[in-house]
Amino acid sequence: MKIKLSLIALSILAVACSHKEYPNETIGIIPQPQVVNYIGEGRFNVAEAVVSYDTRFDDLSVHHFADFACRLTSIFKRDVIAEEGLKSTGIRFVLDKKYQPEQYTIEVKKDRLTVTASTPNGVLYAIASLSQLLPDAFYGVEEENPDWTIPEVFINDWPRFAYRGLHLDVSRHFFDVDVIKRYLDVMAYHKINRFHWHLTDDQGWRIEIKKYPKLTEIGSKRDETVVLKRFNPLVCDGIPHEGFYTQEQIREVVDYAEYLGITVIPEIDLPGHMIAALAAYPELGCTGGPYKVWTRWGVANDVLCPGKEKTFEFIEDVLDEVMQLFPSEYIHIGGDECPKVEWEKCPDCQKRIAELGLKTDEEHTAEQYLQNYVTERVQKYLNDHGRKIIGWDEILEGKLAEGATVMSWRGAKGGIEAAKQGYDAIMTPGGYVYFDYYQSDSISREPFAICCPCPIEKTYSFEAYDGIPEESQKHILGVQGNLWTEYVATPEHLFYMVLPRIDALCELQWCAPERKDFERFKKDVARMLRIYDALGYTYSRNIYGEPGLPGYTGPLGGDR
Ligand code: TNX
Repeated sequence: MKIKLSLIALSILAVACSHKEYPNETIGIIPQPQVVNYIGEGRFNVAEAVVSYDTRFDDLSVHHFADFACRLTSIFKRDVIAEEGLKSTGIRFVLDKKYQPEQYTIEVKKDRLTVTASTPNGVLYAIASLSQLLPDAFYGVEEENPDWTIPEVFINDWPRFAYRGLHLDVSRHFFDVDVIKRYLDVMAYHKINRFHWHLTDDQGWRIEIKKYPKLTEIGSKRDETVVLKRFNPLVCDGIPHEGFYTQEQIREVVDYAEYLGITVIPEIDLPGHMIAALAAYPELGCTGGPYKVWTRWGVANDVLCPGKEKTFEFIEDVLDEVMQLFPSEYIHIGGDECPKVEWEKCPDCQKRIAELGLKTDEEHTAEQYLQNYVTERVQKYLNDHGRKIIGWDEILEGKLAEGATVMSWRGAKGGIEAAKQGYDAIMTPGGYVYFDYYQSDSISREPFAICCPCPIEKTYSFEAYDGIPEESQKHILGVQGNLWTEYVATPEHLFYMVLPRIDALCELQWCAPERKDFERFKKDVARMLRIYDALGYTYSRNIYGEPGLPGYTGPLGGDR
């Protein structure tokens, strides 16, 4: 990978603590570490320290030390990094191969602060937490007399879940690479390690595929966009919307994410949510079209035609290029909201159903089993190439082959069912971690959004193991927040929807449930908000009873 010493990566975000609170208060780190013990009355002074590290660390970790030291160098205006080798005082990074991959410890004594980790992610998370022990000035917040001392404390920390995700839909509205990088930055601050990139949908195909140039020539552009939910009669804004990522830009994002310890999981949503692709290659649909990149929201009846062999050729060709671009073990293949009305009428689909001997039974239609056939075939193709699939919880309906991972979005029930049946599952329940829902109950003061209020308290209240029998809990890989962007068209609005609910999300992903405490969390969020201000991120202040996005002039909840 290309390693870049980017300024943004330097600023591994944090929360400074009000030092007067020590040692009676918990240290204000989000997500709250697993173990925090106060070990003395002294304080370590960062302003006088040098940074040294174990030379056995890998290059990537060394870059992270350098980034951190660089930031302190620019603040203190002196050279902070020590000459070769680990010193016995100051800030010291020690390698211990016995540590779990994402574990780290921070031991603060009067004259030395020792960080121990075994991997670049462990190092990153240690620096993220350490940064949160520094004053806000570390992030460029104006402060009169920043206090650079840290109390004597021992922190031992590791994540509850290995999969800690955040999703972004770039089909309904396109966001450029700079916005994606800022999104990744804010994920890294929260120790979130999976970026689920929803790259294709009815309203726009956003990834360049060399073998099918029309996917982006035609599929990445729509003529206009429906206004709010004015579907009947359809009212559109008359404004064209377009955008896609070149393969070079995709690589840039994947590299940038890797530097931040984040794996990018691409989603090619199939066989439904495919009108943008059908507009480009109408022969992949049941009727042959013509189709137009969709200008409205919802669930479309036009989907890929699994009766035709060339549909599978297309899927495999696209996935070949996707696998070239994304090293992720998992590829998300969608599977949600696929109506079967066209398949019922389509001679090719019916022929396929007959050949496969699929039959309607009490539980499912033959067409449902046809979707299972699509999933299984694509899964096998990816498995043969060393990859695994994730699909939305609809893939569980009917028959699902072993080894698939289910993403539970229609509440938690899909995940509960999947785990009980022995499939791995990722919990992304609508209502709790859907960041396209309203930030507050006062929807008439909020930017127009999907469905319902989901204030931060609601997000914070989610517990991933609820309803999961103990013996099945090992199948819960983690938790993810989702941002669908039907009504989110600008970066300001985008970050407003995610922040600070992302702070709640990361505690669901990272902390043992007994470490969660909304009152403590609320106090820590206050510091995060100061930092978001300093870094230029928009966010909701509803946690203080102040709904709404200042400066936003678009439609509000309740508008028609
Ligand atoms: C359902 S969640 C969808 C998306 C929409 C979203 C709006 C899922 C798998 N599918 O296509 O954008 O609702 O909340």
